[in-house]
Amino acid sequence: MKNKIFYPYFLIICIGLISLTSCETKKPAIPKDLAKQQLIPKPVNVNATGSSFEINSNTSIQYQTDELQPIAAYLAEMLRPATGFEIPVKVMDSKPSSDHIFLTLTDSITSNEGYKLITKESGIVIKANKPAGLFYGVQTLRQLLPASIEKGTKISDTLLVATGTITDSPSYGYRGAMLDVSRHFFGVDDVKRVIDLLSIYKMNRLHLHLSDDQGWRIEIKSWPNLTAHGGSSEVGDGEGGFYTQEQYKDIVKYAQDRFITIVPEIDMPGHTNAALASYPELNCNGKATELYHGTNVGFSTLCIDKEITYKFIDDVFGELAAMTPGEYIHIGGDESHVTPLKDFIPFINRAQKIVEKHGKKVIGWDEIAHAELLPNTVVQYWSKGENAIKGMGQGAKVLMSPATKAYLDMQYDSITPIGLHWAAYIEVDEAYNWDLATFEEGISKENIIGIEAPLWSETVETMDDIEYLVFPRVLGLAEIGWTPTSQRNWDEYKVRLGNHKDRLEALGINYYPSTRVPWNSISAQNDSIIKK
Ligand code: TNX
Repeated sequence: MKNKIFYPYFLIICIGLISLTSCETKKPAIPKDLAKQQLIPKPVNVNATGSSFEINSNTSIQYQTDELQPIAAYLAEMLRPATGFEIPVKVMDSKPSSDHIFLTLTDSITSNEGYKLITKESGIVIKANKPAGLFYGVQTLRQLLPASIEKGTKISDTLLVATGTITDSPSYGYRGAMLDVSRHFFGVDDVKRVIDLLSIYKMNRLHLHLSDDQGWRIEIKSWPNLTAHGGSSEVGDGEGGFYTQEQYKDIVKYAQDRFITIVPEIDMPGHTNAALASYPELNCNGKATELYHGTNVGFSTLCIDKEITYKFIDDVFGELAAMTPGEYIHIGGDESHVTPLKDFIPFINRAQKIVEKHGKKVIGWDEIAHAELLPNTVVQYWSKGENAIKGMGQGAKVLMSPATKAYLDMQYDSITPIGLHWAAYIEVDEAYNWDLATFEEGISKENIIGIEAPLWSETVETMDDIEYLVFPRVLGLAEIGWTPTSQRNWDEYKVRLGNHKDRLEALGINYYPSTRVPWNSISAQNDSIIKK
């Protein structure tokens, strides 16, 4: 009798409770399409499941092992200012809560830099073999979120992530850019901004051109006049500058935290006027040169026959190697027009051995292939395919930076206010529309370690100038290094690039608004941002 009376009440209470709790935790998912997201570089594989996960006030970031904490913290820092949420970062709970973002390592992913990003309505899991892969998964997640998160201030957009799985890994292991801090000096904060921006597009190397005729930019304690005198000039009448060893180490660490390796270059035997002006004994005639403020190339050389020259480079590479965790040191070797080949060859032979003595491998501009290359030396193709091929004949690998495609200091067209055009005008489509493995007959994928996009700074004076020449071309160059050629084409890419307008602007980037790109405000034309 009792049971009969209580049963309906019990049922009503139960249904009420269930609907109440589900009302609290299960908001209706607003559908989003992962396949329509505008990612650069384009991921290898996307499988959309047509729903969304919302980053909300309960969202936490959980990591599997302590070494992943910095990546979790980096993601939290990205989300906190925009959301105003706490976004706690913690070691993974044994019982996964909903609304989580998990970062985990697994052997089931084999590529060193690859990752899997799995988004369900209940949360996100990023898996990778190594921390680098997780970092790239985080960068992909960043691009799945509204561009407004980049502003670093509280936004009203709901943070929805389209559900599905992205499985991704890069085509090439070396994906870099180069900044010439010698022709014009750029301070630590500028270099950090460049690092931040490159890391968004999964680039993993920043080559710093630390010395040239116009200025020496890295403190060498055993040769202090290199910076005291040789650091005081630049192109034009600016005062130059240099990095102390502490500052350089800070840059290296900042880059490392973003999975970018600094590749330092000391250009030699040419492009050395700043050193020759600082130390008379490095000159064959024993007289210091004048500091140089112009933009000519090819007029300076270290004195090949003096033993002090080799003591000098031993000291410089020794101090540099001690501050550089990356595997490479760049020795330049380009445009040594006043060093006869009979001197150039033994010099490069010896310089390579000195670098290797300090535990590093050598990269050099393609002219170094005239010398006898050590087995690990990499030839950087900038000008002559025949040099790169000559290097390959000695077993060297090639880093692709053909000036006609990859040089970021080339003007876009004849009215670009800064930049040079000795190699080409390079519009945004021309920087994208080529392939590393077919660019030069005789150089194929197995010979190539990757791509580097150099920015020479004869005409580049400010961060705005850097941004104008680097963006948006570097996004395409990053995609060339990451995405398989068979999955790339300009007509599809230009739409994705155009849809990055909001993100570039939210990041405050002074990009070149090429008329060849359909620049779209994404909020106006698809579902990426849904207003509350
Ligand atoms: C050639 S590229 C150079 C640099 C100049 C650049 C200007 C290379 C290895 N050498 O010294 O800055 O052209 O585009």
